[in-house]
Amino acid sequence: MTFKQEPAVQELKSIYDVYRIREDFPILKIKVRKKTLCYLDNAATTQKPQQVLDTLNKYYTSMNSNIHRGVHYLSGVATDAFEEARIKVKNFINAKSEKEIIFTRGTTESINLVAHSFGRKNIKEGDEIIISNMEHHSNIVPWQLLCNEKKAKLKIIPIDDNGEIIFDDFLKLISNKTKLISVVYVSNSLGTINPVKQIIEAAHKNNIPVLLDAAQSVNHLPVDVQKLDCDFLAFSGHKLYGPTGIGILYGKENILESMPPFMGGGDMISKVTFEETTFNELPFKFEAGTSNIAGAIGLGSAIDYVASIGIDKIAVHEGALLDYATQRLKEVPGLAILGNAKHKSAVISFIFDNIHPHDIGTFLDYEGIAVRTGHHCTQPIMQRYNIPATSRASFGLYNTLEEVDVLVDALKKVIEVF
Ligand code: C6P
Repeated sequence: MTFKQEPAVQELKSIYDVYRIREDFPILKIKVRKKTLCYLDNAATTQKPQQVLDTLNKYYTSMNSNIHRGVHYLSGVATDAFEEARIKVKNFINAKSEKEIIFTRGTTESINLVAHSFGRKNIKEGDEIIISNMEHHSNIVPWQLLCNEKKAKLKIIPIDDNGEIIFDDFLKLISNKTKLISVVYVSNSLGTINPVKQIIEAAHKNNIPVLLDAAQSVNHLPVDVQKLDCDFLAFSGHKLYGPTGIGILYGKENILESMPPFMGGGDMISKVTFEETTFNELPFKFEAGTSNIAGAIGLGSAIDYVASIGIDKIAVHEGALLDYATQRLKEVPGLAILGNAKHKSAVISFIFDNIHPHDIGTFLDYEGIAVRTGHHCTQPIMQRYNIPATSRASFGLYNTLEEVDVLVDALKKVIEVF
């Protein structure tokens, strides 16, 4: 095998054997349009290792039952596995207690939970919520809905041409009207890793709680909620090599205790009469109805899988891929990378002056390469840079330098065709 940049190859080889790891992912072997799949759409969702698929299969073939309800054997087994998954999540992000780990359907639901529960209780007319210009729609729309309802204001941290938030402008937005700051940890469109620790410190000096949208962080970086001291953190299982339909809301216990329930229904109650209802303790107060039991157990398995490789090693592997891809993409005439922050995760958005991203995406698809094209659910970023869309290659723990070469070669062909 020959690569265009041998030092990068050596660096990658020393971290872990990516070719061995790829064996764990059956889907990576499939052919797409007679070409071997080159999956570079990991920011949208990641592929699942056999270990997670086996866990799901085992759950449905030998454990399937409803949880927290039955006295029968299977219900006990399923409940134990579900609660064990919660402890795995707690340890993975270093929360203090499993009471702080709430299972949701994903990042979107986690943020909506906070907006409905914390937001409805604490945000009043004239109050302000701060978000940034690089938020996913999931971290814009729930706050917009809340602000409209409460006659509160949404304040936006501007970003510079490199895709970094302008910190001085952020500090100027903080006032005694600010009641919450909700920011993305790693941008799904630009790859920017935001200075969340500094944001939290500045917020806490003013007694303002902070929510981190960690949808694109937990899979790329070590995340320690106690070190960060964030008040809420939201992420999705499917971006962490786990199943879809399962996600996490972390919240500090005292804050969650003070919040009213989000949804009403089974499991979240302690006692119900027609006159009144008392609510279950944390975390069950926020888990109304039958949870995605298999999804939670599958997420626990995905966390085991990621931990078995080591999130630090994954970060180094992906960092080397990012460096290599950034260098090699410079060879493609007319290609401009959107998002050149100093601290970046392995996401590369790019544009051409004369070729629409959808045409790029379609062409790459014919080469067996999966990238995402469009606004990536971050339309305000597109407005900031005055572009309709980008093409986005996003890397995961199983991607290789060869796949970067496949992408670059295909893009060079695109230029010839258009
Ligand atoms: N971004 C992407 O292609 P859900 O859909 O709830 O699992 O995650 C929403 C979400 C929230 N925040 C960020 C930073 C995200 O990247 C996403 C999901 C995918 O970029 C699908 S739009």
